Amino acid sequence: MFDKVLIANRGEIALRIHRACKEMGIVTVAVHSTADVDAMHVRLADEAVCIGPPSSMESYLNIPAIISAAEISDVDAIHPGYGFLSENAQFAEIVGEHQITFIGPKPEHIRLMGDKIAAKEAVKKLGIPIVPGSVGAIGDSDEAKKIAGAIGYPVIVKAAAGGGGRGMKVVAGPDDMDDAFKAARTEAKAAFGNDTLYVEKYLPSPRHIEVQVLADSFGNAVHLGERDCSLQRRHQKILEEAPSPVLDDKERKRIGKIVAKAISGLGYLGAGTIEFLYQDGEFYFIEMNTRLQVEHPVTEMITGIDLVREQIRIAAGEPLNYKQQDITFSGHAIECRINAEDPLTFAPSPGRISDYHAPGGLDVRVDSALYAGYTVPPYYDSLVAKLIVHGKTRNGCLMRLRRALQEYVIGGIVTTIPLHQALIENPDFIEGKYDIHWLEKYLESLRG
Ligand code: MV4
Repeated sequence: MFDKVLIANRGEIALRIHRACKEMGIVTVAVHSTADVDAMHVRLADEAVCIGPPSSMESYLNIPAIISAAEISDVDAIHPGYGFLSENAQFAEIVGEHQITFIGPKPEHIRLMGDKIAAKEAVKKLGIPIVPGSVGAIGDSDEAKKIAGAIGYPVIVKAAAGGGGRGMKVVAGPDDMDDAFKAARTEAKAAFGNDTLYVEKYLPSPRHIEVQVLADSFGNAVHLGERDCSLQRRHQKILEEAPSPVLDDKERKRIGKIVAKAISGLGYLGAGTIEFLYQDGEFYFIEMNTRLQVEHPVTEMITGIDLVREQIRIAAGEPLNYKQQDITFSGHAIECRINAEDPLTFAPSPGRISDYHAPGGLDVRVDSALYAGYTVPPYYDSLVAKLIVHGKTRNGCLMRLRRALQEYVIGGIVTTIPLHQALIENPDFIEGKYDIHWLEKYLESLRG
């Protein structure tokens, strides 16, 4: 096992990783920008190294600075968290070249899943159902029209280097293809420096359901059930839950088995998430995330498995100490992402936290790096807290979530807490009747 780990991240996830390390007897090293000297992750870590100015490009994304910090502090491993360098294959490679363990998958798998076309082809071969569409890249608009004609409109043009919805265009019929193709190409080039495109059948009203997996270096792979992440605004998740309100045990077992077998076949290492669109009882693979995800706590709440601890154990060469049949799902969990943003306009709201009181009690978890007197800097992602609540039933979970949101005091800035309070009173939400477009329409109705 590692003696010392560098945490290449900030905010709540840096704290989350620190906590797992301490519980395993591992010494932690925080890295931080000059804007984060007073941050909680810096205060709690055993050691801290300043790696650059506020700009992420010059600090949390600065590979030479992070490697230097790892060398001078003599760490055994680096945990990248989510975002920043977590899915940068080159970073994972460089870490390895310095005789430091990257706590995450092999660089080849990070690279493979970063190319959405190659990822689709690879998982299809391993038995995972995919969205019907082009086999490989599309050369021009005429080729796109041929394929669209064969699979039927509407179709969606996507960027091979994509993710996060950029470089994506829905095409209703052949007359719209030329413009959509050109627009997608331009957007993809600007966003990713890669204008490779592919075409898929467009699913009009699916849910976003993702399956968590863990795989060790001995070929063992398990799935930890699904999370329903359909409630998104501009491709940002707002609230996630596990299990999905629309899956039964049989469906869960069916997709879980397919996914775990594929992951084992791939020789994958560590934690990963397979994202699906789910419509009319069918799963369609869209992407695989090769990192720990923001919403991992809902899975932890229903399985009792510490995902960060497992990531660290796997990276240190230890085996999973349970089989699929040992994993059981208990009750229901919901996570509310609390952002330093206006709950109606989503305008960022950084600033000083004047008062702070986090909710507590049975089955209530708060993952946050906030404290009274802390100033939320304007330079980074606006996520400031995750409130995760567990209950025996979905309704029990909702009752507890209601009271926990009511207890939460974050003074001095505005947050999205009021949005969550309104959302969980909505009849469609209460009944679990929502797809990937539902939240945008709901927000539209709030604005009136
Ligand atoms: C789709 C789709 C409909 N049909 N693919 C958006 C981000 C990217 N990861 C995949 N996305 C979508 N792919 C097909 N074939 C609709 C979306 C989509 C979406 C997916 C998940 C969650 C929210 C979304 C919001 C808009 C569009």
